[in-house]
Amino acid sequence: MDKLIITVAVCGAEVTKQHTPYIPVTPEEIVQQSYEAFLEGASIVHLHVRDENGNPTQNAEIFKKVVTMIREKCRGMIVQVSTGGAVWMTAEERLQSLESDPDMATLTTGTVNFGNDVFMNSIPMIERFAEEMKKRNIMPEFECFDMGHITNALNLVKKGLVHGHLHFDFVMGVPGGIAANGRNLIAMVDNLPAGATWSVAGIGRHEFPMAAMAIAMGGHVRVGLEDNIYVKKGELAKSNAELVKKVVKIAREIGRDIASCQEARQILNLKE
Ligand code: KMH
Ligand code: ZN
Repeated sequence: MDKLIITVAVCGAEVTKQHTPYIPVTPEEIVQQSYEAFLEGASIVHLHVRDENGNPTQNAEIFKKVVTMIREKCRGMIVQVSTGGAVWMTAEERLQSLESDPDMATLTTGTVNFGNDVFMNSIPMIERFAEEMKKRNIMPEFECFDMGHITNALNLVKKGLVHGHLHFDFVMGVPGGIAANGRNLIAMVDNLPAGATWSVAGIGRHEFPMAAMAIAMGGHVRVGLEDNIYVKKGELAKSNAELVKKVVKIAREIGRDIASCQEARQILNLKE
């Protein structure tokens, strides 16, 4: 079994200081929490950024600033920017994060209900995002919020819009998306082509149960305040690092080693 790649999703677009005072929103806070998570064993940082009011933005300059700071402070960490942004953003707005020259970027391969909102990803949009990533030599991570999103991702490969190693992230437990449970996880994994790698991002209270399943099954794990703000029932996590630390503990208890950044790059076939 490969060593475990841990992705930390540090702030996302939805969680505010009203939800938890520990959510990082300034570039300095985002970088500091990424660094602490890196020290605990996270090898990928999944990045969103916020404007000066703490609101989500895909502003290229803010992304460039944060990516540069993370590269300086967290040697070798894989930087993955979001092209998901927030539900109200246009495709053009969402694509701006790619200007920060990341190692990876998320590519959500289908539309999904997102609570009371709709996270829009039409087929033409998905293809445009894939083309843009290909042009810039940025590796996509397919974000699959539902089963059909796997089919849509594989269609990009068939059309020649994506090539090389394929890496999927199953986002499970979003209200409106696929439910977070073992049966659904097995079905999703069963739909992947040979050689593909995958991780799970369990939303809310599903974060750690889904992480434990992924660890045991040979998948990889995403945790972070973007997905879940509690370290256990009723207790807010005081940082992203605390969530990463808990995953590392679960992995160690069942004998799965943690991938360094360099090892994660090898598993994903990403350049150093
Ligand atoms: N904020 C969500 C609407 C991604 O980062 O690619 C989309 C999201 C997925 O977070
Ligand atoms: Zn995200």
